[in-house]
Amino acid sequence: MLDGCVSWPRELAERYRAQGYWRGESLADLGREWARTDPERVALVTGDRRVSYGDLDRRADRMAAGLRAHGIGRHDRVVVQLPNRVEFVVLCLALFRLGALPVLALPAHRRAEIGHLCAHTEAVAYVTVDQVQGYDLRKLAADVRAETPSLREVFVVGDPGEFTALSEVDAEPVPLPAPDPSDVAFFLLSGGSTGLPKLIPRTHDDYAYQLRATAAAMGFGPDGVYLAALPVAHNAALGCPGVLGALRVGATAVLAGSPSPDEAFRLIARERVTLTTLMPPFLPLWADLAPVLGADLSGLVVEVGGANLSPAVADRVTRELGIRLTHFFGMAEGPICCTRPDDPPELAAHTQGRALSADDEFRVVDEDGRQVAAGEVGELTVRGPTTLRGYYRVPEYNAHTFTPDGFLRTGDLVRWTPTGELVVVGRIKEVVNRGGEKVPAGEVEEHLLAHPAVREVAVLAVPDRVLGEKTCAVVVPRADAPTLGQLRDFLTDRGLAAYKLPDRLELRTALPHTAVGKVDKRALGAELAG
Ligand code: J2J
Repeated sequence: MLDGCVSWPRELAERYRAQGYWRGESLADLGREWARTDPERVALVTGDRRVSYGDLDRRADRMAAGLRAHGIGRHDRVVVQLPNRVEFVVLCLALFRLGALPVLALPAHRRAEIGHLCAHTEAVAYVTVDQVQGYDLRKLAADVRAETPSLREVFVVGDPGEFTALSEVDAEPVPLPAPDPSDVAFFLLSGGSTGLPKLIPRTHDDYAYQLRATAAAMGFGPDGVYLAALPVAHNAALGCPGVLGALRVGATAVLAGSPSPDEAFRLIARERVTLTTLMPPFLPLWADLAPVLGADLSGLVVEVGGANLSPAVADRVTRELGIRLTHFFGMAEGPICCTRPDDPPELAAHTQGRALSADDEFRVVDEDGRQVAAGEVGELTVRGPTTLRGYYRVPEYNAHTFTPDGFLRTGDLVRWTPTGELVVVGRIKEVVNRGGEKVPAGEVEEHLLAHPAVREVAVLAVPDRVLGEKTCAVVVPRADAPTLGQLRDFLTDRGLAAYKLPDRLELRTALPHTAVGKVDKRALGAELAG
């Protein structure tokens, strides 16, 4: 396994193989067999473009050869920041085939996040688009390249400016050695951690299993049509079964710009979409607008997850729209529980369903790490055939984020129902969950502390009617108190993604502290919510 990653212990790896979870399948081969046997079959749709399996396979092979000609090879890290476009899929396949490792950044990330990802992984290349909504990513690329010695290449979709156009990364296909399926295939970003964003190594074996098992759980096969309305760089839309799962089973993936109802409903009708994924805040919006826009969503399977789902909302979309809702508890780190489309609707409304794998081991523990009684609330810890054993290149962090016997401490508070369904009841990790978008409180606090008017700061969640939670910064100012606008501008100037900017500012003369001297966020939260 790549240096800096933590392998599964031999006995467990052998068990996962013997049980048929890990089958030596490589992500490099996604779509290949379909390209050979049914090349005209539609793999991807965006706007009016349709890309066949044959075409996708050829383009991935040509891009792999082109990247190789640029000196990119096995185990090289490549930071990929692309929206839901065909190029994202071609590039990932090309990198898998080369044995190079995509590091999947989100489209919303900016200089702070991209700079960290490039530096931490010692990336050799960064792939992005020319601009989004007036923001020039080539400028960001130039800044990051200037400060990252490893970064040799920048490839751009669109006008490349001083860099190389991704469309020109193209060469006659060359034979390439197959990657080792037990090795890392790519990196996902963790949604919740202290300090800087952590990287999750996913292996070919473990992700191929996730693709297979989630497709089976959703009843998704070759006739399926998956709508990617969330960013494809996120685990939920990439691999549950998502876009990569669609390619694995020979289905079609439709790449949308966003889950906004006008675009999504049009695509659902035109492409006969059978499965999609949403974060909870979009459900009421879809329910409000479906009758207005005359959309027929009956029978559509919608995977919802990532944040708290209100039972009333679940009930409403099931009743009014005829949607078959499945409720997901997922983490980019690997563990997944979900309800199945044929389960009674109450299950999706009130629980996050059953484990994906019979060999997922879940332990619910108290503050001292002791297992709680059946049905009691505690922190969810987990190990299993899709769950990582360590984040990339952070041994000290891993030492306290995993138990000595390799269980990941999820930071989520849960209980199990007597019939074996998970119920998420809260969280102990310091993350604000803005309707599924995760804002790591510690990262924002560190940036805010650099502001000259901020003496002390605590970032925490406050309830929000639409998103479930929003981000509040509680600041103890120095002489002149800053305004919310000033702090947001300051963070934007420091290159922080817009979704991490605080929504609300509270000024205090002091922060409450616990007996051990930490900021008492529980007391602050209660005060702010009250
Ligand atoms: C409450 N909190 C939830 C749920 C995740 C599918 C769907 C979502 C994600 C995802 C994903 C929740 N109710 N139903 O990777 O494959 C919170 C928990 C969890 C964190 C993980 C997938 N479902 N959460 O959201 O890596 O706090 O993955 O630890 O972004 O989201 O976030 P992330």
